[in-house]
Amino acid sequence: MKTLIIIPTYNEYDNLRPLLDEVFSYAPETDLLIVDDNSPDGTGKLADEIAVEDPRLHVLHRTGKLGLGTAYVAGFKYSIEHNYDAAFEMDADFSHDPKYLPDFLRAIEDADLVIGSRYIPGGATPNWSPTRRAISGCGNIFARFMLGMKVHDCTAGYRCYRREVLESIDLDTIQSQGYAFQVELTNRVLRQGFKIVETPIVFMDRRIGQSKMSKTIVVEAFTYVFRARLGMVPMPTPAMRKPSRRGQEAAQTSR
Ligand SMILES: Nc1nc2c(ncn2[C@@H]2O[C@H](COP(=O)(O)OP(=O)(O)OP(=O)(O)O)[C@@H](O)[C@H]2O)c(=O)[nH]1
Ligand SMILES: [Mg+2]
Repeated sequence: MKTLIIIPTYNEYDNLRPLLDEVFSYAPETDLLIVDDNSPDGTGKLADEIAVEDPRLHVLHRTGKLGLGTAYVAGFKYSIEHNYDAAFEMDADFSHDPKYLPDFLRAIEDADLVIGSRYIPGGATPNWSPTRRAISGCGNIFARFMLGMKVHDCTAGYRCYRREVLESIDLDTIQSQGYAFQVELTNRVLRQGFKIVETPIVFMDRRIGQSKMSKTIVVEAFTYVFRARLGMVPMPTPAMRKPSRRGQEAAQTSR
């Protein structure tokens, strides 16, 4: 399976080189796309320098800080245009430990979307304050209940999507940026009838650099859930649903 790991970056200079080394040590066969928003600290320039030495690394430059959601949409479109079979979402700050990549790669063989979950046995958020745990935990329960989603961690941002999923969820009408982006994609994937599998991850706080988390992101997520419950958000039409090739691949490998 031809796989692309998409990593949006904004001021991640100190994380970039160690992260790439770790990712390629756990998943040497994957390609990696950095989507950099003209980071003032030179992350994009460093990525270009590394890409000259390593043909697995690709870099997409955008003109300024345009948000996480649009960075992923740009990355997903790149993965479709370049014929990848599956694409990952991953943060640059080591919260998403590359050691889990082999678990994702195994799970995606029999799933349309794999989510790295903090809320199933084996998953955890050991560094979080009780307040942050409460916001994330209650937010997840709220979204599950309101939208009827059978997923334990719908705000998680460590994921792997099959190409057919990305082609079926109408990337052009996605407007969310933060946690809402993850909830919106989960909702769209489920409504299109695709199979989601969760794999446990221990989520650590960023090692170096500044978080870009804000109250606005939490409010955006709650607003999305209310609007989705009331049917006020765009949804892909069932006609966009591309049949997944999971079954065919299994048949081919078992022959
Ligand atoms: N290209 C791009 N990347 C971004 C933008 N905002 C955040 N990122 C990147 O997205 C990833 C997640 O951002 P973080 O700041 O870690 O936000 P978070 O993970 O929600 O919050 P923390 O848990 O506090 O770290 C990191 O790799 C950031 O560099 C943006 O506007 N554009
Ligand atoms: Mg982070």
